[in-house]
Amino acid sequence: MAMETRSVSLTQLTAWQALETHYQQMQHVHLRKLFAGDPKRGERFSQEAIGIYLDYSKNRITEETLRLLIQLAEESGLREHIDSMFRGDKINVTENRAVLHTALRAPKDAVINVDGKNVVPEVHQVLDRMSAFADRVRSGDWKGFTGKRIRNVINVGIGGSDLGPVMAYEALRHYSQRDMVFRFVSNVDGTDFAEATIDLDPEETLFIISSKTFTTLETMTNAQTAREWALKKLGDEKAVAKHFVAVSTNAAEVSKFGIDTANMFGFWDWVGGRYSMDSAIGLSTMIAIGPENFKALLAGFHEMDEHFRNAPFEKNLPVLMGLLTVWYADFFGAETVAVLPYDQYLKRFPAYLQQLTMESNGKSVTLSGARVNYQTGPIFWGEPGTNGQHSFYQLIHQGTHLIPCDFIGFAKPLNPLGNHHDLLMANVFAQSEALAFGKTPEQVRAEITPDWLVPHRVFEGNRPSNTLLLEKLTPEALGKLVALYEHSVFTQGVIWQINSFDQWGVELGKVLAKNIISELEGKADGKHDSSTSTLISRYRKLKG
Ligand code: G6Q
Repeated sequence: MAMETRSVSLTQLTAWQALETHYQQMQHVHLRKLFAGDPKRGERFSQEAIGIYLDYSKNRITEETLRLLIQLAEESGLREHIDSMFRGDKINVTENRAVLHTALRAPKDAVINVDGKNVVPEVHQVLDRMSAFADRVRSGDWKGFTGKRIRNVINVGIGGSDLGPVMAYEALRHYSQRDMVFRFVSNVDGTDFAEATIDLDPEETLFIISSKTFTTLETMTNAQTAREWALKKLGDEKAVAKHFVAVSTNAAEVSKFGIDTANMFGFWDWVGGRYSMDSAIGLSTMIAIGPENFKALLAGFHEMDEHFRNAPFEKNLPVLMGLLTVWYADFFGAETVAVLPYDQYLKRFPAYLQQLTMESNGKSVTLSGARVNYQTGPIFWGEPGTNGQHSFYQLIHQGTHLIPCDFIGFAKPLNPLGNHHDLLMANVFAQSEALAFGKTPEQVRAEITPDWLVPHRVFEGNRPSNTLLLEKLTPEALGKLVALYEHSVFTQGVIWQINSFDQWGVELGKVLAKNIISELEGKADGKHDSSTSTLISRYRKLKG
């Protein structure tokens, strides 16, 4: 049974109204004052759990803010919603589906029922098949059609079937099999495929066609092109079985494409695309880092799941982070959140989070279909540090927008080189300190600055941030981090009373493009507005 949707609107909740009043007092309170008034603030507003240290003391909050935010979570029924998700209730009401990415990392002996059937044995069955296959490819036992060893693996997929695998491969490259090449093709722009294959030999190349539906235009087009590219050299249809495997929920379409369903790795409709990197969609990740490391990744996810499920809200990392996001989005009017990992391996982490957060919480009606009268999911963006410091940090420090930041750092580098790591980490700490405390006119003047220059060199400060500090970027740590954001997104969605698990905006794009293709090819004439019609006819003329 899906959870009952609440009849009381968010803005009528006691805690919400108390937060509105509380915000009036808080909006002008400076972090300088909060720190000066409490020498232990750094410890008081930090939390360590399962190897992640979250310092959230540089947020514009007091004990009272926290108390009210937690009350808001309670009045919103967060506890019941968490239980409901983990239990397998059909909380994705618009698609009538359970939301069970947490079952993908549940231990073998767990029991999670969907429509009266325990799904955990199937999850482990697929994982075992993936492991056996990954081992064969990694060891060279799985050979291409001409008997050559597979050296290149190309994942073809888009959105949730691409962003997770790309991010995880980059993040865990340190643990990857270095004599193999891993590439990712997502865009329907032919350049993506052309560049990914330009220097590869089809005899040594394995394509993983990753598509939950196996009908997505971009992926099917790229898969078809991959087939032609491979067969051009390999010559024989039978080669497909050696060079193509599929990850999908749609066996019928997979075999229609010509892939033997024996080489198909399944998952289920209760796994959303953006929550699928730890399902069979992670096959490329598993081939890259090996089944043992993949297991560690899953264990990390699971540890965070347990923490989210069991820890009291005031000690619960995803709950705290989710509530802080609500605090800034709805009371301070912050429109974005910057995610700033100080680790080069996490260079695709912000892009991954963009989908996770924005596809999930980019909604403007509640579960019961009413238009919201408050802000929902903010815009997530970011770049790895320190590169961002030499570009957009200027706006975060001195611009007119309030941009809460998440800094992410690790104590131990994976590539220790001289003093690089200390330099890197010195920047994390210096940035969050400067954002919080700024520089007063008095401080600027003391640096012998002429009066006219003072306002330009003043930093207001009072710019909030979280700092996440972990020991080392391991597969386990990555699993924890991803699950942390997954559950933070869930927390926000519950407060906002929205469905974080559908994506009608994505579905719209899939239909619209299909309608126009036949017009571009001159096979049909459609009815459009004057702008779209002119663009279509111009395009047709220009392309000849
Ligand atoms: C994710 C979305 C979307 C999806 C892609 C690819 O949550 O649903 O990004 O992952 O559109 O879909 P397929 O895996 O079905 O090709």
